[in-house]
Amino acid sequence: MKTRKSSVERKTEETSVSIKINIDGTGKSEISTANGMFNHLLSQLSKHSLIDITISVTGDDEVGWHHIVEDTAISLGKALAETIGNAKGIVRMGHAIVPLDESLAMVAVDVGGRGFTVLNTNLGDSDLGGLSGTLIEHFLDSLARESGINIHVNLMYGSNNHHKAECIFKALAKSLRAAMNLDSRISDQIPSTKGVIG
Ligand SMILES: [Mn+2]
Repeated sequence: MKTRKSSVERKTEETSVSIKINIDGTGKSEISTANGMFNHLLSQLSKHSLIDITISVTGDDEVGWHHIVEDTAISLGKALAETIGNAKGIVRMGHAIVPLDESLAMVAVDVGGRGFTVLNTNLGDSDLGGLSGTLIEHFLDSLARESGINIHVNLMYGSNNHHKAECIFKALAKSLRAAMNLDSRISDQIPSTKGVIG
């Protein structure tokens, strides 16, 4: 089987982003974004999706991490879109329910070429290493738009923002793993009655 890999380099006046992914990996990551919490969440995404992810981001952190988080999401989304391609042979939909202590997240994805989000994250701003709840939602929204993946997030309950964010990322990871798995019975098929994804 040909492994599904891609790399994206993106330089703007605000940031410089370099990303490599391998969807058929084992969950190895090297993440360097200058924000410890963001590194932590991206590492969780890799570990539990089994997507190998290398990310190096430098740039403008004077505006509360906004550009770094946004541009990472855009580049990661583009890398995912490139590796997904025409989606031939993939399961396409996936979901997961993941707890972390007092928090529980439910995530569902459709790798269907239509980037859209419904986000009920109930995230506040404390205990997120300088990130904000709205910035994490912005990450998820930008990722969905650029990758063409429909992402629904429902934080069912929880009180600690760190736990809430982490179980959302783990549930997203598990959902992506399920959705992007190759199904040998449909290896020559695009998983849509339309015959195309998008
Ligand atoms: Mn943690």
